[in-house]
Amino acid sequence: MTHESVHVPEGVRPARFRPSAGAFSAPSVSLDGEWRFRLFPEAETGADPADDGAGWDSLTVPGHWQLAGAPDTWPYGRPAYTNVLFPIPVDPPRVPRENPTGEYRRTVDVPAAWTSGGRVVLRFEGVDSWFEVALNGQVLARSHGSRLPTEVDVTDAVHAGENLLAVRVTQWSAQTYVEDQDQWWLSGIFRPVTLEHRPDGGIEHVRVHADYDHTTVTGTLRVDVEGGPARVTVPELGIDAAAGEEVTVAVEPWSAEVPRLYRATVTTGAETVGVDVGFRRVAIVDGVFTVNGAPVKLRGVNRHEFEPTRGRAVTAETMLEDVLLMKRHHVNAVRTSHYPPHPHFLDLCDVHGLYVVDENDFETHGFEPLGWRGNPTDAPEWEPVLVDRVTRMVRRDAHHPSIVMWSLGNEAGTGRNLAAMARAIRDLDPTRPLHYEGDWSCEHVDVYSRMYATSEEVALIGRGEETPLPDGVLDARRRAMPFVQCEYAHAMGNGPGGLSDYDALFDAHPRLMGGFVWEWIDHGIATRDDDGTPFSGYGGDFGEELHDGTFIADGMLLPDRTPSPGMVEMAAVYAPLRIDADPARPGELTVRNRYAFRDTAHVRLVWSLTADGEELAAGELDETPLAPGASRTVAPAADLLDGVDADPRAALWWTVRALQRDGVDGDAAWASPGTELGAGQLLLRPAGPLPAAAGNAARTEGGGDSAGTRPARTDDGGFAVGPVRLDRSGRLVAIGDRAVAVARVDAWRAPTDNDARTSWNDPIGDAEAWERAGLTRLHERLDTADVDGEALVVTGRTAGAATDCGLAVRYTWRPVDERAVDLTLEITPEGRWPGSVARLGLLLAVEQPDAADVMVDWVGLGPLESYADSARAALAGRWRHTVAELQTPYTHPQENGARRGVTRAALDLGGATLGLEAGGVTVGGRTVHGFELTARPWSDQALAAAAHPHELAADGMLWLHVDAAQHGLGSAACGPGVLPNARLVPAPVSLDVRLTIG
Ligand code: IPT
Repeated sequence: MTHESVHVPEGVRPARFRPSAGAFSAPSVSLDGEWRFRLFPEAETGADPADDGAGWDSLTVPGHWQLAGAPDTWPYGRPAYTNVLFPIPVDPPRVPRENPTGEYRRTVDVPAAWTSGGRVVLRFEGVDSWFEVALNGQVLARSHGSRLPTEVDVTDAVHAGENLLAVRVTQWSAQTYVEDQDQWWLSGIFRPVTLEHRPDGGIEHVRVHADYDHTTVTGTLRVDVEGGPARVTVPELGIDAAAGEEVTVAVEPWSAEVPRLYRATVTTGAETVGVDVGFRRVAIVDGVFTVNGAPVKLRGVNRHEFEPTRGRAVTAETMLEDVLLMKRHHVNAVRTSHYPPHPHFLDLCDVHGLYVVDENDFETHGFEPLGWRGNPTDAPEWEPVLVDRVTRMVRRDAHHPSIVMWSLGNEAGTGRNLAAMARAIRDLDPTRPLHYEGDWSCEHVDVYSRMYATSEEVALIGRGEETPLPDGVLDARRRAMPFVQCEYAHAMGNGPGGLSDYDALFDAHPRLMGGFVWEWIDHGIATRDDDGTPFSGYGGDFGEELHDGTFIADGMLLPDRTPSPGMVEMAAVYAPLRIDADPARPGELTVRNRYAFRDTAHVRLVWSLTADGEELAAGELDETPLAPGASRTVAPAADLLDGVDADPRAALWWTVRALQRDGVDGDAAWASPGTELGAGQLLLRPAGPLPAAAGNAARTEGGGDSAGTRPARTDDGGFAVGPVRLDRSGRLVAIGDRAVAVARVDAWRAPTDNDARTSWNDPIGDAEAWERAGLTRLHERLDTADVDGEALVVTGRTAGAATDCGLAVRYTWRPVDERAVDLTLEITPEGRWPGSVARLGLLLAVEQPDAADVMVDWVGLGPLESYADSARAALAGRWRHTVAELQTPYTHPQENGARRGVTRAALDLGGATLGLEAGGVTVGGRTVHGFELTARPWSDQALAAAAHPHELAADGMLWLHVDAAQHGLGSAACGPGVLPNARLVPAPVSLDVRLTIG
């Protein structure tokens, strides 16, 4: 067998379950650390496995050779990114002769005791992609399955004392054709390696069956053991049984909400293994996905293993960080896209409570562009390989209570081998439903799964009204299945939008079992530019011949694991306590307990009354716990506003937050007291109108045209209106002593990744529609500038070259006093428009040397950016951020940072404060609360042109958008675009804003 044969591994032992670290008595040594290493250009390296590699380089195992050393000094090739396309000619099972191949060497000291009885076993947790193992010069095994374990019995080759281990790893192999996941191509021994002593009569394999019956509140345990006769004890439950014996006792069940584990000890005379047992039952009941008898919604994420400097060689610290971040963001489920994870990750899911879809290491997506010709999924010679893969996954992982479904793989089309894999899994484990998205007929699986289906289609499926399959039998079968979106809400760049729309559907329809946001983290690789400036690289940054660019930056965490606003939005949408203002019940908030198993005894409901973000009163609501699934309404006390002494201009909000109580031990690892489990707000009184201008009295007394009382002509033929100056055409050129370089209406934004792509449901993408509408090249022609009584009225038209659609604009400038001016901006679209518009509002560029340091203090939604379809996390309040902090440094720069519902803002320009206050704002005749404010130290054009955040440089201006509205986000980068409820179409808008400077 060579790296180019379609063959199961040879010279390997049957796959074994993986006990958690330290939970076994047999001696073992870690072989992680420094190995000798040499990279060869071809698979036939000519290196002798008996050569100890003296004089070679050194490489850290686990790791990828492409990422060895500091980011700018990688000595062994570079990472390469393709999504679907194979980076090699599609000619299975052959691969190019140019095939980077690593030769690894290390010595290992074997205790004499290991060689006098029992077996000595070498275990690899993951090697990418094909490898050959030799000990003391003798080739013993050849294996593959990059994210699967391999055990090699080395007993006959090992001796006491120093032994030489040689491993040859090829980057490309026949297996490349079934490992075409959307990720970096990275090679090498990237998971741990151990050498273990297996005693005679030891425990070869453990299979835990731990069922839970919610009707009797009992658990049934049976532990099957391969190896010597074994006993199983669970002291906490008083269980002491023979392996294979079934015992039923009263237990507390395991769930992601309450991850109750019992420690079982399995012993033969020769060996003891500890295993954490969780009693639970996953079942599909009447087409509904249930755990322990209760319907459960999966509020999930897709997780690839990734660290910016280590690739898929993730550390235990990162695994824990991921799990705790998930818990803190109210994720209850994770799909291990698209391969079994490092086994320790599953231990953490058991302990902290996450439902896992464990996915086979299998994807053949690159055959799709070829019409699936030659797809291994349907090729008989691949059957043993694919069955071997699922077998190794199930045997390694089946003891984990966290795993609630097995997945056959991802994007591998259809074919005969799906049936074989499904059969193999069911033979090993009939207790968990099977998942596979790639075959919509669902012939071999137990749940109907799709990716990126639109909300309209999800609603149809929820109601059981989906388009029938041609085959009536399969259709009836599928119609009886629960439905999951194994990928949805593509979180590329700024987004996803529309998450709460999906979530509402999941809650509304029992058949819908939830979904998994795509994806957890941007796979941005830590690198440096020519000047040594660090940045996160994506496809194309490493000289790849073929690549998929920014599509690898589509996670909710930025590469350094900073949660993006999309992640915070997801946390609000996934929150277990839903606190909603329901238009049908004015004056109340509805609090809904969305746990499947927990009541709310661990939750405090605290309220506050605020006026423009300043707290006037606060308290706690009554403590009666809500049962799982139950809801009730809460309302402010009837006399709450009596005697409230607040600025009549201030909006009054009643905010209710669900907070974790003190002393909830079970959640301690992820939830400190006060952790927010849900929040909602009720607007008790909207912001009042702008106070009228000082009045004519002052004006007449002042004797006419004194500055600040009425529009005046200036010496250069322009106008002075209150604190602002306009040129003779009526263009704003200064606010106080601050020059204004750009002042016009704007309708464009730096396209998000979602704007830039064509969605599932739109004929052209938004960015393309904006281009066609001329929004990328807007100019404003001013036609008239006339003093009309107390106001200067300026009219004109904003439009782009080569189109006949445009925006009629009308500015009415009305002085308030020397410091303040009221602007009414009316924008009226004219002509035929090809699609949406990005925004409608005023763009200003104010000269400002250190614009990034300008402090912005605003009353409105915050603290993070929000958009029309990504606003669940935003709360009305008073917030302060510098302009620098208002920017979200998406791995690929794009529109970001909008703050909505702004009624007041003060920008500290250093020596002067620019104030913005909202009057009435209407969009298409509909009144909206406040305006949308965006502030940047660079232009949208610069933002759109930058490939990476570090390329953006402040240009001496403070760029401000004061918008009546902005288009939503959607998730068109892979999926549906912006839904009608968040789409900004050309419509008349009007915006009253008071500008002050002082
Ligand atoms: C889907 C893939 O399953 C996933 O790995 C990722 O590539 C995602 O797309 C996009 O980021 S497949 C796509 C054709 C829907």
